[in-house]
Amino acid sequence: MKQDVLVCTPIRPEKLAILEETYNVFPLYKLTDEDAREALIDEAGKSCVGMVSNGHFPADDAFLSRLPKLQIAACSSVGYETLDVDAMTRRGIRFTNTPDVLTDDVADIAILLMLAVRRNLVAGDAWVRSGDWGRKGMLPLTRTTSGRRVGIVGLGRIGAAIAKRCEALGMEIGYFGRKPKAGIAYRYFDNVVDMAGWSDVLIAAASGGPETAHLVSAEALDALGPEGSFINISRGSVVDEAALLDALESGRLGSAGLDVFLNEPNPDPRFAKLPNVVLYPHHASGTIETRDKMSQLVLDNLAAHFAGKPLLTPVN
Ligand code: 8YV
Repeated sequence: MKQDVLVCTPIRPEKLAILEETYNVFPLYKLTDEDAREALIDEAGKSCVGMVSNGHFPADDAFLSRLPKLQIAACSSVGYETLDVDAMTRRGIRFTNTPDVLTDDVADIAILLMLAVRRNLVAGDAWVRSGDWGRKGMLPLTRTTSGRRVGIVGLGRIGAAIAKRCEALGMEIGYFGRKPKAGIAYRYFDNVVDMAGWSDVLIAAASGGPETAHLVSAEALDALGPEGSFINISRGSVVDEAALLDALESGRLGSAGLDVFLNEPNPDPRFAKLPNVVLYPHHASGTIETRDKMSQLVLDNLAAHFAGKPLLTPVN
């Protein structure tokens, strides 16, 4: 007999087809009408033992209380601040995410955003397209990256992959974390403001959630200063976003490259008016290759659970 699985957000089409062959899928992701969604969740509550979502889906305790049969929630993302994992643990629900498979693509986007803001790539592209190059001459000078200092907030898997890339760019590397990492030669900081004062580029690679909220404070952004660049590929909550907007608008902070925002997918419209930012729509893991691997991990974790085998990437 097929198990019942509530699919809150889609995975890659080929993997979705496998999901549909293997399980009896309750396709919440297909529904936009609120009443229809509510009705499907009520129906799913009667029998769904599995759930698929991603890191954007809000699964709080009240939502989970409607799924009393749930045994496993497989999330297609590494970050999960919108899902209440403590509540899952209390309710005996196993939770998996998708670490490792997306590390390289996310680290690449951190570097892409860093170089794009330092070298004014987007304005340069517009300069050529608009004919300003011919009319006005050269683009105003930009800021170098090589040989400069980068401070990484959170040296986990993704932070470490960013550091490796920054090493190749000849950057001096510092990092902030709860405690120094054994065997790591990069300079350790026990506070983000001090690291920001030392850095030319500050990159947020922390996990998100209450523990990392506002790690990058107004004070840290001021310490980074008018020639500094702030890059965020983690979660909008990691930075004080109001302070970030103020610092960018006033020029107290030089530039920012942002893949993540507080209010996704409709970030504060003040961002769009800023000339000193490069914006990306939370798409750092958005390659076909990586999304295939993330979707496969979702399938593999569900399969392992229902076969009584160890989960591949358990969180709780
Ligand atoms: C997105 C991410 O959540 O893995 C994460 O934590 O932020 C990204 O991969 C992705 O859009 C989820 O499908």
